[in-house]
Amino acid sequence: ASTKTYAARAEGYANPAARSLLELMDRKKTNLCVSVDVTRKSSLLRIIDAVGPSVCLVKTHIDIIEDFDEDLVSQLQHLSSKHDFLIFEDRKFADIGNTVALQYSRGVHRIASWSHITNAHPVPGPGIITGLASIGQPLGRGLLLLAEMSSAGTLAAGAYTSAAIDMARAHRDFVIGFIAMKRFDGQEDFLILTPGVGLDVKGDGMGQQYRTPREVILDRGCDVIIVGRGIYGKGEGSDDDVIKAQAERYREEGWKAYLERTGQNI
Ligand code: UP6
Repeated sequence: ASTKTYAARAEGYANPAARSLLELMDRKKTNLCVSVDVTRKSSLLRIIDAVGPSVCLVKTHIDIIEDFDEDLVSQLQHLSSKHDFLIFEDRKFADIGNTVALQYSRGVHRIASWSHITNAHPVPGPGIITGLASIGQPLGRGLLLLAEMSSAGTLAAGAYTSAAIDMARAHRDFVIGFIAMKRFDGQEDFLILTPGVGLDVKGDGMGQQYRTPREVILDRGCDVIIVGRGIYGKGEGSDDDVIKAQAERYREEGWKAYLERTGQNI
């Protein structure tokens, strides 16, 4: 999969979220996902509008927003069609199937109603996939399993990671890929989305570890770089021109590495 183009791989996916993502990555020439970890609705929307032209995916942590309301969801959806990107709520579900189905569909956030992609820890076992699929699959949503993490000392490694891959293989229709630090060998094509990406610093003093877009896409064969503070800065963010320029910088780095990997060097 690592030497095939995103466009060629899109055809191999029955899942609508995976297909749309790969097609739009190809169309928009971007493998950048921006993670917008701010706590105000206005900052969230402002940053997303600024980075929109450069990204394939916008990643949210909706539960950190202090002034969440229904209007935020409509504006998010508006920006998603305006700029042509998908939405990924980084919910990291981790409970039994029945509970995650409720957390995914109900509560104030009703994540399944607006988030094209979400993710889950495999720690509870396959029931977490069954529970989330009961809500998400009829809506055409896609799920990522956290097979590895970017943070120092993570327990998601070795046998745990292998078990996560086996769980995904058994649910190919809904599980579209992994949060992981590298591509795994295997028959099936899975999307690999990788956080812990930064060009200017190596860590954050709280366990986060950064690699460059080139290391992630070219050396490790991952598909999407997830970048947060490297783009929007600290706190509620830098000004829009700085954010736009940073997003383009990461998009270009990630895309160059992809062209090199797939032998499309120009
Ligand atoms: N994230 C990681 N590492 C993981 C999984 N998820 O950093 O293994 C998420 C964090 C954050 C983003 O929850 O939203 O990716 C990384 O942000 P940063 O680029 O500002 O470090």
